Amino acid sequence: MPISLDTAGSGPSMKDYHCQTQCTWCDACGDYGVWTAIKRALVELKLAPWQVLLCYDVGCHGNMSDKLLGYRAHGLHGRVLPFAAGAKLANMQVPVIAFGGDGASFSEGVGHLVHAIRSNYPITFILHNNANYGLTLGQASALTRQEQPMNASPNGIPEHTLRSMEFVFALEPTFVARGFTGNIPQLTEIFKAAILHQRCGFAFVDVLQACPTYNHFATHEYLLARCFDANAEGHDPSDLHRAHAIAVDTSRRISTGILYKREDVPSFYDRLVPRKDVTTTCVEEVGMKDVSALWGDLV
Ligand SMILES: Cc1ncc(C[n+]2csc(CCOP(=O)(O)OP(=O)(O)O)c2C)c(N)n1
Repeated sequence: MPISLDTAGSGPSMKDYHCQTQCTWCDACGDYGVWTAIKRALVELKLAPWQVLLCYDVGCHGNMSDKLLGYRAHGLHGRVLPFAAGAKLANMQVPVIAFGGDGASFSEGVGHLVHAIRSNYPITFILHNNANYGLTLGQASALTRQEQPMNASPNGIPEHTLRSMEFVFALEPTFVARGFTGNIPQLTEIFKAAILHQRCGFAFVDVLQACPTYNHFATHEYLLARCFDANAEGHDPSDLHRAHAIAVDTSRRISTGILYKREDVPSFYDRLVPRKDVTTTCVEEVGMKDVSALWGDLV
């Protein structure tokens, strides 16, 4: 079922997404980059705040829920994907964007990420990848470098660093992109493509971002020196083998852009047999039923 994208008319402006709440992110936090790029993407897709659902996990990034207008929901730590997916399945007309941190997504909520990708839920997921638990003051996440001294682990951590892109590709994704908050125009284009991919299924966007307060290894300057636009260098996102290779190898340079995309796998909703040929949305089918008789003497 198509998502509603009214591309006619003048559409909303950046001001329509403006919220009076003051930003509390640290100076130079990468969250500002995601905040700017997602606004631009929504405006360029001519989606007004009342037309989208923005779902937030708990964390520094989650505080964007009061810094950007739109229909917004703020869930429990690690749980953004199930409630975003549930909202989407209830009303397939609404574009749904879920935001989560690397701590939440690769530890507390890792099971949800597994099933969101393998289910091909028709939503967009934006991973704020600052490689640590930011809001709780800089603990190591599963994506922090093992040997890196962090606040609760001054000698590094016993576990090896999770190879996130190996993990994602093992789940047979239909859309994988990587962006960097130091390249807002490219990030905007990635977000637009990831939102449009909801017509086909789950879009995973890994956004590399600085955490100037706690991440002293993959800094903004470090990322700036290594990130390159793979699509501009001729990478074809339909080439799974090459996409996997450039996604996992970050030893010298870090590929960004739309790394992998396929549109021929039906989404979770499109595979639901009882929904076949149904033209109404689930929310439209919710009716009022008088159940008082069922309560009997209890009422
Ligand atoms: C189940 C659960 N575990 C832990 C916490 C405490 N907690 C809240 S925010 C947070 C850190 C979030 O880190 P991350 O998900 O990487 O997001 P960031 O703050 O870096 O954006 C933690 C550990 C919680 N609220 N709920």
